[in-house]
Amino acid sequence: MVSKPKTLGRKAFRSKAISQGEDFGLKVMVLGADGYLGRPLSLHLLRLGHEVIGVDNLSRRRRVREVGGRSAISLGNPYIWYNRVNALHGGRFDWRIADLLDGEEVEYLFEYYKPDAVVHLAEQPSAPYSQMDRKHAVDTQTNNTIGTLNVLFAIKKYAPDCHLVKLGTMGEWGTPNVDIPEGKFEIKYRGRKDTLPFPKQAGSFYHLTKVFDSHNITYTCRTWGLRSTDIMQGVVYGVVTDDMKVEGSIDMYEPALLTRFDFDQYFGTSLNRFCAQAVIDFPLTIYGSGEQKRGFIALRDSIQCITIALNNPPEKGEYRVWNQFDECYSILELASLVQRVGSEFGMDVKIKAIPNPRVEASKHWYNPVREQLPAHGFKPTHTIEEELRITLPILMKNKDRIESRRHVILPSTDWREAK
Ligand code: NAD
Ligand code: USQ
Repeated sequence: MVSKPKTLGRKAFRSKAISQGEDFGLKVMVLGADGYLGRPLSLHLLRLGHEVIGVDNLSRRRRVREVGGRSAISLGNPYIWYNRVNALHGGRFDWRIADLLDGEEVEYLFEYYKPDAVVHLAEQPSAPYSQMDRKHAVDTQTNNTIGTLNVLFAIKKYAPDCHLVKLGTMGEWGTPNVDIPEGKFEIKYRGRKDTLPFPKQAGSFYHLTKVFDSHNITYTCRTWGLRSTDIMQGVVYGVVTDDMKVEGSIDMYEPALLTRFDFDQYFGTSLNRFCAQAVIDFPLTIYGSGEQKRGFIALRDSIQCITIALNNPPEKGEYRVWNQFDECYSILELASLVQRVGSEFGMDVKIKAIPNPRVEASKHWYNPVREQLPAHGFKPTHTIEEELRITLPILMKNKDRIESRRHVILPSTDWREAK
């Protein structure tokens, strides 16, 4: 049984360190710190010298258990992770188990910490989970929309100058037959011109929550003078970042610092699923023709982009939108890449098209603009192939964990069915 860590009262610790001339950098609250992105993001911000307050209600762990899934990477007790990270980074990390649906608790957190910036990752992120039935659609829309509203009110009341970096999704835009801008576009209609928000055509109850959030955030920037970067992120893949390399560790990446890696039909995302499938000799599950395209970004580059946003806050009252992905691929192209790289590791990877359980365009135009991040210094560090060469061997070490959940790989939720 691991007990809750006992630390010198945080405020006392911080003021003692600052009085001794230590620079605590930005005070960043990471909402969703126990998640796939939250763990490596917290590590990275700490390594850069910032102070981090991690908040999570551990609901991702619960939901993955609910659907019979299991992370390919063992996560262990969150307090063990917290203690290890804190020990590595000189006590700059604070950790709270809290639910964003509890508005009073959220207000308390903001009143107590008064963060300089908040990275809001704490949402139910799976589209197929939200499509399962009424209960899961309501759960997803309540969790995401109300959680974000509680954060907005808490910022207004206790940290009105703080920068809200909110993780939205490229899926807010859908797949229109024109290029997708970063937020606004010029339109001429009935002889008049304006610059307006680009239309959103989300394709699931989950993706719709991000649209609702974006509207609430825009409104509060305009009305209350909050500042926010709304990041439209593509599909993330990969499992490690360089911050998980610790001198003296037996493995190149310290096992206790790794992040989760899901591959079940609900919580695994396409490229991660393909990697796990390749490792257990399961034919890669292409939905439909596989011609549908999406933007993809490596985990380490997603962390880099969020950090760039934090380092370049918008003005007070400003709401800005950044499209965050590295390259666009069709699903079939991705599967072929996994097949090619898998063969370097002696795998005989097969690809199998199965009926698409989702309602989505298969052949479509896809050319989103991505100018803001490069303009602020973003440079992708690895190609997809290079990242696959790192990911596949790590998964091979965890082959038994993946094999044990072979039965939750194939999709069983049809998006046309409403239960
Ligand atoms: P994740 O589920 O691993 O992380 C989210 C974390 O938030 C989880 O640890 C969960 O327990 C926590 N959480 C959820 N609801 C909460 C609540 N009410 N109170 C407190 N904590 C709560 O997801 P992720 O893959 O790390 O994604 C992070 C964010 O980025 C999500 O908002 C997701 O929609 C978005 N996003 C993810 C991807 C991707 O491919 N992973 C792509 C685009 C956007
Ligand atoms: N797909 C397959 N085979 C699979 C899994 C998915 O062909 O085994 C296809 C889907 O049909 C879809 C595409 O791959 O066309 C992407 O699916 P995905 O599961 O990788 O991604 P998605 O459901 O859109 O959601 C994920 C994250 C979500 C994030 C989103 C970014 O779970 O949190 O918002 O990626 S985006 O896709 O740009 O909207």
